[in-house]
Amino acid sequence: MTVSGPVWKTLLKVLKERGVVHLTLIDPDPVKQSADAAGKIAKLAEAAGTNGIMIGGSTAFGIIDETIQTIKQQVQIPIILFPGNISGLSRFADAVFFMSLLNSRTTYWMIDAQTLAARFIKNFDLEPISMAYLILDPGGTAGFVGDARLIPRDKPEIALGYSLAAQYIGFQLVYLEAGSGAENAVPHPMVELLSNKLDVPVAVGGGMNTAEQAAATAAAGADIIVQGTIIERTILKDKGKLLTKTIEAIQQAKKK
Ligand code: 1GP
Repeated sequence: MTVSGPVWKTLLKVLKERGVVHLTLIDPDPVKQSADAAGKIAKLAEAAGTNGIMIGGSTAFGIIDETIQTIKQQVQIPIILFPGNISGLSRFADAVFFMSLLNSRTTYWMIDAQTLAARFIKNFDLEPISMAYLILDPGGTAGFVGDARLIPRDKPEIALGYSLAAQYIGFQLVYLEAGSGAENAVPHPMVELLSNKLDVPVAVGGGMNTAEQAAATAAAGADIIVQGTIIERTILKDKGKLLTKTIEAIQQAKKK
């Protein structure tokens, strides 16, 4: 029985060797960028040292197939779907974060969308990587769309309860989400508590816009750092300088 596919194994290898994984999130929304621009972003991100490209967004009715096919021509690193809904699937990706929004009020975001998506994933032989998705205050669009009971920022023990439950159920990782473009990233004491108590990797995303913020999150124990907005905004202009600096900073933070 296979419990872990090649993409997950690759990410775990990076985690072991470098102490931290960096993933670049690209929204396949044509209002944000064309497929061509997404390809250029991905290429620069790979050159800067990111370990994988996540494709997704909360409101995506995007040009997902075209975006992924364009990115595939530009990069060797894995392309992982981060679907905001069943419309976020594509047969052209390498893997899919098979995510359940555990703190939603609505069963659709916990298991119904996943049930609708599962046969697609099987038929197109996408590698599922099961991920418990937890949204904390302020949550942004993901929190609103996902009907989340936002986890209070000063209650790390609530996040820990969900995360341990996720680990015991068998999820491969936990993702702590502050919301794309959030003014404040996930609080470090929450990251620290989860990283100390969990055996599965902890991914953190939302509102990390500087190398220092990302490094502090890695130092607090995050295993996977996810950045979207800041990369989409800067990388075509600075040719990957900020991202290179950020990735060096998170790896350095893990060495300490
Ligand atoms: C969003 O956590 C990710 O789901 C990334 O957030 O766009 O703020 O980097 P940012």
